[in-house]
Amino acid sequence: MSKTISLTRYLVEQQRKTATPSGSGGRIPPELRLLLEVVARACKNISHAVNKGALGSTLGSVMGSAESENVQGEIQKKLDIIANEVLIEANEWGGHLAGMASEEMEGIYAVPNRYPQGEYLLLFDPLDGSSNIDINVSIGTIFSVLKMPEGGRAVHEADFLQAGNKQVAAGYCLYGPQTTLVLTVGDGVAMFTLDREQGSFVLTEENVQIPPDTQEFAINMSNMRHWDTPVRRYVDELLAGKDGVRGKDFNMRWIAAMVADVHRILCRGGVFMYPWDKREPDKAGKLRLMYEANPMSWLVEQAGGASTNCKERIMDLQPGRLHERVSVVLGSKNEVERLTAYHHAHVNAL
Ligand code: AFP
Repeated sequence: MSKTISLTRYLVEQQRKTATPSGSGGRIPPELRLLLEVVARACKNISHAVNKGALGSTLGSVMGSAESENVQGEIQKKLDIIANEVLIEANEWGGHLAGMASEEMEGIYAVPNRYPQGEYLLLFDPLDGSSNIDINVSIGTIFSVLKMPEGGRAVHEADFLQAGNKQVAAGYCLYGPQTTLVLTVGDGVAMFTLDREQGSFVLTEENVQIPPDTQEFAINMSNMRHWDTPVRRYVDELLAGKDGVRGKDFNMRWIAAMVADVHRILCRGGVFMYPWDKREPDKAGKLRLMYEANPMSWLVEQAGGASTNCKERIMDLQPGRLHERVSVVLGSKNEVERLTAYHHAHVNAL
């Protein structure tokens, strides 16, 4: 019988893995392990709510209420709000966190004084791919964990404004045909499948690797007329296929949920793009740096891929605001580097 490794066991082994002979500290401290287990438990609850669909009265938008739009000006779905509440309620009392920040909330959520304060900060997009909710297509929760810059004081928004390279854990939970939790604590990428009979996440893939080359790309082609010249050049070359400069055919996929598109890339390679475009020139991009781009970039890099804002490594960007947006290209290394090089060439030619 093959050995089953639960998420708990995986995390305990991560904790022990690099423990020094003096016993001081492992790859992940016990508090971080416990925090990640709580996040996973919350994702399990969200997965149940998602699975109920029309039977659970959770579909549709929050209409006619003051809460119907989030801070990004987007209509909130009932499940966006439910998922946000599940994550906050599950995590606020455990003693591992100082505060949380969510794509669905304007400001930070400081852990109330009635609970012990911890040294970590949790950021999340509670339900990514909201437009897929009502049509029974994959959606997911994306999360990122940072450390408080210093302890012993109240948490402020500025504490969250750390570059992606400061993350201590990142991951997502995909609610698709299966519920899959994908995680990195800086030691590669591991995937866990929810065993509904046992009620636990089971390790189903370790040391996930993204091949450096690919024949698959993901971009919302309906925005083509708004793209910047280097993106246009890159995608034109992909579309030219065997007869063009690339000398091979490319296939395209777009799920409209970054979490599902990135999952496909982690499973079989590919390049995902949501670049800056001319529709709203003052906006750096559509995706959010702290809740989407940073955690996904770390996962992709941990799997041997690359991630840039078409110019620089996303993980090195210093956020100026909690809800900052960013241009994103990530996935198979050689493709990300090619598109990034096209941007540099374009700037240099100006
Ligand atoms: P939500 O955050 O509103 O769920 O949007 C999801 C998303 O930001 C990202 O997951 C997708 O890649 C992208 O939107 C899809 O956007 P388009 O509808 O513009 O293709």
